[in-house]
Amino acid sequence: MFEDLTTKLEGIFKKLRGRGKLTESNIKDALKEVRRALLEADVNYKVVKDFIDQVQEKSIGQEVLRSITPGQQIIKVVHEELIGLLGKIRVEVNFSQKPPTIFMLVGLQGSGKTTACGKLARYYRKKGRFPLLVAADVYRPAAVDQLKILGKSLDLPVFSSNKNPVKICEDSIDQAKKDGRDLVIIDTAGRLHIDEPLMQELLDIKKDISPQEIILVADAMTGQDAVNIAKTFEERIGLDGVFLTKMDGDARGGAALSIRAVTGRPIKFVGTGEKLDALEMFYPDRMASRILGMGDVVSLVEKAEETISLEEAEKLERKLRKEAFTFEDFYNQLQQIKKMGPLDSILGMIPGMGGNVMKGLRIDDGAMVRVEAMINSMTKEERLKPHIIDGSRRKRIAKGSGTSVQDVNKLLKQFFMMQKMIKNLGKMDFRKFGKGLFSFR
Ligand SMILES: Nc1nc2c(ncn2[C@@H]2O[C@H](COP(=O)(O)OP(=O)(O)O)[C@@H](O)[C@H]2O)c(=O)[nH]1
Ligand SMILES: [Mg+2]
Repeated sequence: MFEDLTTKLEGIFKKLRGRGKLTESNIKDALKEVRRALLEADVNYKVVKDFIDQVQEKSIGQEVLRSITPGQQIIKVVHEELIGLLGKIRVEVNFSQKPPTIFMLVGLQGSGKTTACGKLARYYRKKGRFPLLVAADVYRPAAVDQLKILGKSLDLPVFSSNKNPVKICEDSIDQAKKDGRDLVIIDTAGRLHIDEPLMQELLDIKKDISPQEIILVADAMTGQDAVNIAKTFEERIGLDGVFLTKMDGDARGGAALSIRAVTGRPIKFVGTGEKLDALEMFYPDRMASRILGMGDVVSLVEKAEETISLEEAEKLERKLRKEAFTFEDFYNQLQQIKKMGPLDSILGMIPGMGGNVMKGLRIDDGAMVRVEAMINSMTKEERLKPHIIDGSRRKRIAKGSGTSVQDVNKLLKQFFMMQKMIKNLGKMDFRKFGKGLFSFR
């Protein structure tokens, strides 16, 4: 299923995955290739166009999570869009509150309708239902026999009679009620092509028995034809779901990708072989992962998204590293220190900062008052950009604060020491300490 498409997509994304940075033209080139791969897989061109537009819009200018590469992130976008294209979430079949539930299978001759009836009967019996198969394809005697053989192999009853299809269906429901069968699966007639009498017959049956599920059985190998057939059936009869058969072949399976987008009706089942156990429930996300052949990348990106809070922590860290420690901060620290005790004991609490490192920084209360006075004598600009404090500014500050130039020199020396330390602090891996550390600043 989708082997060709998957191989192609894998090749395209492999090229992207290696890159640390993606430019707009990288993305565009890659998407051009994705576009071609989808078209070659027989996905409807309009569907492809919308799809690529969406992916492009979402990929370009998107902020790339740090722990993954841009290429991986694009794969995630493609994956998400693919899921959307396939219908987002699985749509379950409807069961009637009042038994029996009726499934009416419709579709062209050879699409795999009779086989699909057998598959569904087998599947739902395993789920605890009691199916009754109904042979309403009266135009080909062989069709009735085929269903009977299927029923026999499953050890399930098959209802048939020589009345008209509407009456057969009606009677089969009475029979089901009588026999305590809670799931009636009707194999309707097919034609080689859609024609008016067929549509009318199906509409008559629908009107008469109001099935819970009208399921179109569509042959995925027929490519775009399957899409067009689905569209017509949806418009004429109305569909509750689609059963895509022969998805085990790879030829033109891409058509399957278009059915949901073109008809708006959900794919519910996938047939992957002639045997009755070759049935899969259709899940958009699982199918998308399978098509991309890279569930690993998708889950990697999901993980990265989960840890988005970590990313935020990293942002804070970067900001911290960039941020210059200013006299404003210094002043604030001093106020804190006044409340909390000696500077060295505070810094000592930070891993790697204890011991002798801080010795020269002890400031006594008298010194503290002078430091405050000096900082108060600084202009705002000087406080924020201490490196501009040259000789004449130092003189002015000393004069204004009633201290000496030596005092100002000493303060600046201490300040620059502290600034360097704070910078080193920023280089540490803050994530190790958790968020508590940020509140320190
Ligand atoms: N490979 C493959 N063949 C299938 C699948 N479903 C049905 N077939 C085959 O398709 C042919 C037509 O199937 P049938 O159920 O008779 O189609 P109907 O005319 O619509 O009732 C048969 O040979 C089936 O074995 C499938 O999922 N995969
Ligand atoms: Mg048949």
